[in-house]
Amino acid sequence: MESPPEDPGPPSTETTDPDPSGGTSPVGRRVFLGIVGLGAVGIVAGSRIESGLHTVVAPLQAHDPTGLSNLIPGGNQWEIYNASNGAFPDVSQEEFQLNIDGMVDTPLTLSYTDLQAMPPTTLVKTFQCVTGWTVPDVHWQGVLLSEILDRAGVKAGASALRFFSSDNFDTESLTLAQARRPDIIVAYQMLGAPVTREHGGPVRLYVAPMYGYKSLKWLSRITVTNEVVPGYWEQQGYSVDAWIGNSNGL
Ligand SMILES: Nc1nc2c(c(=O)[nH]1)N[C@H]1C(S)=C(S)[C@@H](COP(=O)(O)O)O[C@H]1N2
Ligand SMILES: [Mo]
Repeated sequence: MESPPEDPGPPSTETTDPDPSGGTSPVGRRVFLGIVGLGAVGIVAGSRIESGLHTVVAPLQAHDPTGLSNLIPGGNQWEIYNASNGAFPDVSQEEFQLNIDGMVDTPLTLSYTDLQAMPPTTLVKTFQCVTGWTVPDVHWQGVLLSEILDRAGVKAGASALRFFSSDNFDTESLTLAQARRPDIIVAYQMLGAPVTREHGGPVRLYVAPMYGYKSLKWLSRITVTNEVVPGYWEQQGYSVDAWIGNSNGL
C-alpha cells in the first residue's frame, strides 16, 4: 500500500506540545475545548468529549485531528464548539440583554423581544467550520447589524466592531464595512427555532460569508471601536478575515 500524501501538519511544532506547565503555550492550560457531536441519528448526542490542549491546537491543522467527525453517523452534522471550559452559558430569553456601546451616539440595551420587534432578515446557507465539517441549508433569522448600528448611531472615526460572549472567553471582530453587509445578522433563530443553548442561544452572531468561528455564540455585547481585535480562534492562527474559500483555513 502506498502511504498517503504528506500532511503539512500544523505551522508550528511548538503548539503541539501539551506543555503541562502552561508556560509557553499560546493558549494556557486552563483552556479546554468541548465538542459534542450531535448526529442526526442521535447515537453520539449527549455524549461529551473533553480534552485539553490536544484539541485546542486542532484548529491549526487543515483537518479534524480528533477524528471526532468520523464518529458522527451520517457525517456533515453539527459539532458543538465551546472553547471556554465546557460549561455552556445559561441565559434565558427573559434575562437576555445585548449591550451596544463604544463609539455610538446612544448606547443601547436590547432585549430578546426588542430584537424580535426589529425588521427580520432570514438567511439560508451551508454552515462551514474551518476544520472541514459542514451542514447544508441552515435557516437563520435575526437582525442585520446595520439596523442595530443605525439605531445606536455610529460616531465618526469608528471602523470596527468587537463582539463579546457571555462565556467571558471567546470574542470576535468585524470591520464596520463587513458588519454592514446584508448577510451578517444577530440571530435569534437557527434551524427554524430559537437558537438553543448549545448553539449559542438565546442570541448569537451569524456571519454567513465567513467560516463558522466568526459566528460568535452567546452574544452579549457589541462595542463599536476603531481597531480590529483578533478573537480566540484567530489567536490560534486563523485568518481575521475568514471569507469562506479565501482564507487560510483549508
Ligand atoms: N463563544 C463561542 N462561539 C463560537 C465558538 C466557541 O468556541 N465559543 N466556536 C466557533 C466555531 S469554530 C464554530 S465552527 C461555530 C460552531 O457552531 P456550533 O457550536 O453551533 O456548531 O461556533 C463558533 N462560535
Ligand atoms: Mo469552527
